[in-house]
Amino acid sequence: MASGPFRKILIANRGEIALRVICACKDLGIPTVAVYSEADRYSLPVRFADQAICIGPAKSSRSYLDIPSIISAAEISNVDAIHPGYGFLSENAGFAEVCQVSGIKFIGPKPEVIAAMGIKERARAIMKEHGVPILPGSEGVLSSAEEAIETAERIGYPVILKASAGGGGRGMRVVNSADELPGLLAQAQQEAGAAFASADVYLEKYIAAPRHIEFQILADEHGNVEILGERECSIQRRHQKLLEESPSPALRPEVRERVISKLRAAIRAIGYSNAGTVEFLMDEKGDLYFIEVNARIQVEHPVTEAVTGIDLVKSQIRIAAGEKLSDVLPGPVQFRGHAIECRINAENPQTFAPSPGRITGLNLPGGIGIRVDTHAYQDGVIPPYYDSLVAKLIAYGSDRMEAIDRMKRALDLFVVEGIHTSIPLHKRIMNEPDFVAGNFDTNFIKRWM
Ligand code: MV4
Repeated sequence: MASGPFRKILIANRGEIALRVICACKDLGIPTVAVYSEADRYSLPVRFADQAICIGPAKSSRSYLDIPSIISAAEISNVDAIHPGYGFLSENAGFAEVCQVSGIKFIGPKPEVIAAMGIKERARAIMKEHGVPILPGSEGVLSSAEEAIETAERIGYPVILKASAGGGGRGMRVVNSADELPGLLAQAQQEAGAAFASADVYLEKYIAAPRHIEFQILADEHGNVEILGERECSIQRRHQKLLEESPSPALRPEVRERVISKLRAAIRAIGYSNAGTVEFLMDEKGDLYFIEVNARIQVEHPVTEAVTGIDLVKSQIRIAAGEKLSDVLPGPVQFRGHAIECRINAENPQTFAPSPGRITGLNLPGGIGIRVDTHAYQDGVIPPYYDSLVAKLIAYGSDRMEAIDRMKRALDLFVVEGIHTSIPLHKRIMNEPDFVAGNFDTNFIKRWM
C-alpha cells in the first residue's frame, strides 16, 4: 500500500506483540513509534520501530500502564493512532476514552463497549437476549445470601460464584451445598471488592471438567461481523494458557454453526467493532455456554491466522481507520488445515516458576508449516518485571496429525540457552496419548502433573 490508513501508529506495549504490530504496520506502509520502559531499552521493538520513546522505569504502573506518559509520547511523536496489544491498557475503557478526547484513534472497540464487556453479568444478559446459550444462573448481580440460596436450589449444586468485574479466575468460588453459600458469597464479594472496581457477584451452574473454546470475531464500524472459527484453549495451568489450536478436536459442526449464527447478531447489537474473542465453556455433552468477551487481540491469534490466511492485526488497523470488512478481508472466510500454538515461557519446567535472565544461545526453528513470533535474540535479556512469554511457536498442517508432527520437529530444533523454558513440557504434551487423541479438558495439566 502506497500510503497507509494512518499517518503514524504508536504501540503501547512490549515484547513479541509490539513486534507483531510493527510487522503489520510495515506491511501497510505505516511508520511506527515504540514506547519502552528502562528495562526494555535494548529490546527488538525499540530497534525496529521507526521511533522509540522511553516512558518510564521498569515497573509497569510507571511505564506501560502510565496513561499520561503514553499520551505525552503520542502527542510528541504526532501519531494519529495507538495499538494497545494485549494485557496492559488493552481493555481499559478509560484509556480508550482519553485517546478519543486527545484526537488519537484507539485501535480497539469503542470505550463504552469495552466498559460494557468488562461487566461480565451484563455481557451474559446481552448474549442471553440474543439467543446465545448461557449456563443457568442468577439474573444479574446477587443482592443477598437468601437470593443466592434460592437460585442455587433452582439450578442445582454445584454452582460457581463469579465477580462481575472479574476475569482470569480471581474472585471465583465453587459452592457444593446451601450451608456453604453465605460464607463463600461473603468471601467472593470481599475478594472482588478488593481486587476490582466492584464487589458485585453473580452465580451460575458449575461445570467441573469443561473445555475452554473461544471464537475469534472481526467487526467493522458499519455493523458487519465475521466469525473466524474457534480456538481450543483447554491446555492451561492456573488460568495461564499453554497451548491453543484450531479447529477444536471436540466441537461438533452443528454446535459450531448454531453458536456462530446467534453470535453474529449479538455482536452487531452490542455495537462491537475491531477484533475480539468470545469465550465459551463446553460441557460433557459437547454443548457450548457463553462465559465472557475479551475486547482485544489475543496472544493466540496466530492460530486463527494460520487456518484462515487472514492477517488479524492488519485487519484491526484498517477497521480502526473506518474501512468496511468486505474491503479488509481478501474474500469469503475459508478454513483450511489445522494449527497449534505452543507458548514458550521463561519458566522452570517442574515448578512453573518464572526463569528470567540472559539468553546465551538461541536457535529458532523454521521450515514448512512453522511460524515463530518472538522478541528473543542471542544475548537478549528476559526481564523479571513482565509476563514470561519468550516466543510463540505455531505449527500448521493439512490436518491435526501433520500439525503435531511439525510441532515436534520444531520443538526439537528450538534451542534456548541461559534460561529455563517450557519447551520440555511441550515435548511431553506432544507425546501424550490423550493429547494426540484430542481427549482432554481444562484439568489436563493438573491431572497429569
Ligand atoms: C467456570 C468454570 C466452571 N463452571 N464457570 C475460569 C476463568 C474464567 N474466565 C472462567 N473460568 C471458569 N468458569 C462455570 N460455570 C470453570 C472455569 C475454569 C476455567 C475456564 C476456562 C479455562 C480454564 C479454567 C480453569 C479453571 C476454571
